[in-house]
Amino acid sequence: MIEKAREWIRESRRPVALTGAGISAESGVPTFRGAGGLWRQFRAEDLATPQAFHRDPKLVWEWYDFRRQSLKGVEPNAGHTFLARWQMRRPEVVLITQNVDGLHDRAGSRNVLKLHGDIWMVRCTVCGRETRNEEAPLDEIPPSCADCTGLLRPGVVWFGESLPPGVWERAEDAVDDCDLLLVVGTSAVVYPAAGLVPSAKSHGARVIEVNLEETPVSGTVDLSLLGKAGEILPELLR
Ligand code: BJW
Ligand code: ZN
Repeated sequence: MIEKAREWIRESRRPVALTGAGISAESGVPTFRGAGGLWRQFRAEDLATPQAFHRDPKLVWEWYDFRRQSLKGVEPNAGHTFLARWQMRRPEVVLITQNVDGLHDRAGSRNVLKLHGDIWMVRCTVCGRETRNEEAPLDEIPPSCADCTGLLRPGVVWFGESLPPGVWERAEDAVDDCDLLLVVGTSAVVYPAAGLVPSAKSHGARVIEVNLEETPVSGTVDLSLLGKAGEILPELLR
């Protein structure tokens, strides 16, 4: 199985990788669903929706501030490093992630298509100005805009919101055109990201899935490698 995956990776001309929270799990970043997942402790609708933010921006910001602080203490793992190395060897590799943690960037990946935004970006709800903010803990919660004093929000995508302009289109184009899609550590239940898997298949690409467990797309992929991303991925470039 792993030999087959290695061969397909070697043969691919237009490869794409799609990652989810599972790739950061071995760095100590909690996933959303499943045992130990964030949604076991918190309700998504209380924290990851525009309505929740409108209702209680302080509560939502406290949750993001807590997650930003935790991220300060973690490092990219062998899974992130594999993808950065693969991109270094093969600059045509397109990396699409649902993660907001910035660990792909820190591992050295460039031009990451971040479907759900970036936890280190903030956006003003009044003037729309977007800036990078790596302060954790934040000095003021909720934080306010340096330009207009408006309320800032995390630069992430909540349920019911559109994906960042341009990013989704680029991801869709890359997947429509790819000959190999490597899907890593996602439960494949959040749309439109999850739709990239059937889309790659319908355009004739080979699809390899790496996950600890089976997901709703496992039955449709060409190869399903069950195990930890940090252990399986480094084996793929040998
Ligand atoms: C390992 C491992 C290891 C562990 N190695 N593996 C019906 C059809 C289509 C769409 C919808 C629908 N009903 C509702 C919708 C819309 C909604 C949606 O998809 N909901 C579903 C849940 C039903 N989608 C949206 O709202 C999106 N926007 C949209 O559709 O816009 C159009 C629109 C506008 C207006 C109205 C309606 C539509 C936006 C989605 C935004 C998602 N945001 C979040 C939060 C981001 C900010 C933050 O971090 O706080 O994004 S939710 C959360 O889920 C986060 C993730 O990126 C995303 C996906 O999760 P992921 O990455 O898959 O993680 P997990 O935890 O689910 O899975 C981890 C996996 O790793 C597991 O499989 C483990 O087994 C595995 N694993 N350790 C390998 N070591
Ligand atoms: Zn502003």
